[in-house]
Formats: sequence, C-alpha cells, structure tokens
Amino acid sequence: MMKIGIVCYPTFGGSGVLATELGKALADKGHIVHFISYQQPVRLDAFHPNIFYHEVSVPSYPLFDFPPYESALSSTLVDVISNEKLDILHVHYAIPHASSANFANQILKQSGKNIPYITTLHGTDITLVGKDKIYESVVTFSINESDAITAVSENLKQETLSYFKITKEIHVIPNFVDIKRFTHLNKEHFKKMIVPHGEKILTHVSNFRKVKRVEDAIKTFFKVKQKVPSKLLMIGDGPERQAAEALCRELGTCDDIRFLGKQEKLEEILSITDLFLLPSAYESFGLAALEAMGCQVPVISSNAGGIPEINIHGVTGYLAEVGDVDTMANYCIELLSDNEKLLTFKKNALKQAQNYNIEKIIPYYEALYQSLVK
Ligand code: GMT
Repeated sequence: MMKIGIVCYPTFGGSGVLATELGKALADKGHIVHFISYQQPVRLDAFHPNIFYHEVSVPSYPLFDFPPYESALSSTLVDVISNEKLDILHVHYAIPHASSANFANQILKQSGKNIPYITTLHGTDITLVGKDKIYESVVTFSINESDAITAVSENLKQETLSYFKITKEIHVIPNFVDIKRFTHLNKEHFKKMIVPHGEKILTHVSNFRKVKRVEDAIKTFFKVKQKVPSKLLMIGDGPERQAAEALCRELGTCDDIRFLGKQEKLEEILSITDLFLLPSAYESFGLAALEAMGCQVPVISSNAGGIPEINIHGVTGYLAEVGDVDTMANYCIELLSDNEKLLTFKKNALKQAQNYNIEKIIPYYEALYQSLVK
C-alpha cells in the first residue's frame, strides 16, 4: 500500500477526469489517495474510505491583480506531503503543477522529507500553453526535474520532444476507460423521447474550446441530416457555445440540435448515440472518444494528434483531415445507411475500448510508483 498525492485540475476536462478516475481506482486497490486541487474534482463524487481531498485556497487581496495560485499550491503540497506522510506525488498537467511540486520538494529537502514526483503530460500543457515562449523555461525545467515523466500518447511524447529539450525518458501510459461504467445501457425509452420517429443520433462532447472545432460538428451534422433523418446532441459548455448556437440558427437547423450543457451521466447519452463526432484541431488522445467506444459508439473524427492511435480508420470509425467536414459527413452517411457495417463498427469500437480498460492500465502506474518509492 502506498500513500499517493494527486494534483489535478478539477474542472470538466480530460486531464482532471483521468487523474480522478486513476485516484479512485488506486483507492479501490487499497492505496491511500490524497487529491490536492483548488476545487472538488467533478468526478470525485462519492465517499471512499481511502480517499482524501485537500483544497488549495488562494486568498485574494486588493493588491493582487493575479492571485498567486502556484505559491498557494506549493505551500499546500508541503503541508500535505509532510502531515500525511505521502510516499509519492503524481501531478497531472505541467503548468503549474509540475513546477509547484518541484518547489514544494525544494522546501521539504531542507528537512529531509522530499518525495519523488511524477509528471503526466496531457496535451494542451505542451501543445498550446507550453509552446508559448513565456512558459518554456519553467515547463522544461519542471518536466526534467520530475522523477518520472509520462505522456498519454505516443504523439504527445513526440510533440513534447520536438518542442522542449527533454533529458529524461518519457513513458507512454495511455489513457483508460472504465468499461463497467462506460458500457452500452438499454435506454430505449430515453431514445424514443429524443427521436420518436427512429432518427439516428450523433453526439459531440467537449468543453467547447476553439481547439474542439465545435462548428465542424454542426456543419458535418447539417450535411448528414440532408441524407439521413437524424439529431445532434451537443454535450458540454465553454467559450464557443454561443457561436455554435448562432451557426445552428444561421443554418436553420436549431430544431434538430440539442445543447444539453454539462452532463454527469454521459454513459446514458452515449448509450442512445449512433455516432460520435470529434473534429478537433488537436487531441493528444481524445478520452471522450474512448468513453464513447466503451458504449459501442463508432467515432468520426479528425486525424489530429493522437486520435489515430485510438480511432482506427475503417475499423472503429473514420478519420478525415482537420476541417474536412464533407468527408466526415460522407463517412457518417456511409455508416448510418448500412446497418450491418454499423453493427460491425460498434463491436470493433467496444473491442478497442477493452484494450484500454482501466484494469489493464492502472498496473503501469502502480509499477512506475513502486520503482520510485524507496
Ligand atoms: O482537451 C481539453 O479540452 C482538456 C484537456 C485537459 O488538459 O484536460 O484534455 C487533454 O487531456 C486529455 C486527457 O489526457 C486528452 O484526452 C485530450 O485529448 C487532451 N486535449 C488536447 O490535447 C486538446
């Protein structure tokens, strides 16, 4: 049994979701897990005797234009590591979690209490934020100072090596899905409420940031709808929501698109879905697509970043160039018009999700922790 600290972003976003599910799975295996974040992580929603949560509070004074979150996090880490006698710290997302872990460790070194820390790179910390020169030296330093570095896909590993001078090995430990939760449920009654005439359902799930190309999901659907009676479910919320709704109005297709906002029971929505749309400009991995596959939903996606590592063209779904909504729509129409093919793709999607089942991936993290804990 190890005492493990996990630092993550608490919001709806792949890195926070992955970190929380990892912590829950480790707790189920008997480890003691301490989450450290500025808010209760969204998927940390039930009591578990092995799970603890420490909130980082960042006092705001009129003097501060920018509350010093990084310092507050470092101080909280010093407290939690020493009071709870943690064995290892696992930080998800380089900025500012890796640098805060490093700073906390420097403070603890004075009293001989420092512990190993692992940094897991998730994507935007490298490709969007990390590339910004203003952060480069801190990101490079804190990644290199980590006792171990992991990336969630081979693509992200290569991206990291191309942008930063990394002096340590980057281990690829792919993201995972809990197949027991993300499984196909019988929700026919629910489906009938949304598509009473048996139309097909396409679904997009994201945090509606620019990188998700939410408008491409709508444009793809608009083309599909001309050929196959269908509806689009838009799950999530974020900065591009208004523009997306405006596009629906412009295309005159509002009646066929439902914006459902942030949803907790994603597996229920995915269970009534026929195709999942992920047209992103970049994804290091695309956890949302993997969760869809667990529920037997084939994925029509862009071929950006690490997506081709999980969505296998012609097997679990189809890939197209970023922005090529015509090709994405044609693939949707092809699959939705051929029930036999759709069924085969659904089975393939499930098989692929099984390759990434939580039970297969957790032991890689455990082995890595064990190799570092003295
Ligand atoms: O994509 C987001 O909006 C959230 C982002 C994050 O950092 O939480 O997700 C990243 O990490 C996920 C979990 O590892 C990956 O599945 C996503 O592909 C990745 N997003 C990007 O690379 C854009």
